Amino acid sequence: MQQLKNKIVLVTGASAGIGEACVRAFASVGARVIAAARRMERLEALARDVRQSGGEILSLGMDVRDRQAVERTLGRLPEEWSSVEVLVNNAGLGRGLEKLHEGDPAEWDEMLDTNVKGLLYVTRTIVPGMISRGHGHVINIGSVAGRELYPGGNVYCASKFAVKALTRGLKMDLLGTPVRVTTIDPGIVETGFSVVRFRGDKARAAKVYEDIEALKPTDIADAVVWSATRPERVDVTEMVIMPVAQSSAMLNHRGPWLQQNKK
Ligand code: NDP
Ligand code: 8X3
Repeated sequence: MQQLKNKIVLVTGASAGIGEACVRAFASVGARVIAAARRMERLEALARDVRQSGGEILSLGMDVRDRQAVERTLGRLPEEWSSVEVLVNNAGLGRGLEKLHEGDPAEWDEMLDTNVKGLLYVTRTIVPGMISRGHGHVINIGSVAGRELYPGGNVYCASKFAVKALTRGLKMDLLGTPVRVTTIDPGIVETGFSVVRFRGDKARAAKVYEDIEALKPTDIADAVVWSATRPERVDVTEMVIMPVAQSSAMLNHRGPWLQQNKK
């Protein structure tokens, strides 16, 4: 098993949901975590918690859509934080479920700039160091939406299909180096994702998680840490994780379990 004690892990989108759970999970196995996102006040609260539990953490205010800010921030990390061993590309969002021909181009930009270009900028800045140090692991948070379409998913799904393509492409480009590449593709996870998708409409967001036991962010963080702690020869390339009550991006079971043998 690959030990992460004192290893540096960078998590984007660390201020909430899956990213925050990844920060806590990596800190709990002794990794030193760089937590990046835009909302510094949330990162600072998280940092206080991690430090109180004896962990080491560096908070970075960074918008992954801003290429120069990404290059500046990650290109000039303090020396003692610069050897990133594991990169978790998690920052991402969906906006709306409108039909493509009725969609808002500004929201397409937001999704593609964050989920695709942001992931590229961060990866481009961090991976060369992994190659030169002779080890590293890039873990992308994709989605079942990167494997299947659903009505109104158009641009969000395209962004997650792109994450899948970039994961596979990077895996090919890194052949011959010891750097590992993984995509972890969740189904429904209860986070702030739907509040963001429905532009602050909490009632509509709550319906996504109604009568279904969604995954928790910690379920995904478990898988991320598990992938990062396999023996160095093992690359978990792709993992799909859904709630038991979900069979595909579009097929969810809500309400009590079926009991087919009941008389
Ligand atoms: P949350 O909304 O809870 O968290 C999203 C995180 O991304 C926040 O920390 C947010 O931080 C950060 N983020 C968003 N935009 C930017 C940006 N421009 N720059 C830096 N950070 C940014 O959602 P989730 O935890 O659910 O989402 C995390 C990832 O998981 C996303 O990639 C999402 O697509 C994916 N996913 C989620 C699923 C779900 O059902 N929840 C299922 C499958 C995949 P801040 O606003 O502070 O910048
Ligand atoms: C987020 C989950 O199913 O709404 O990737 O696309 S879904």
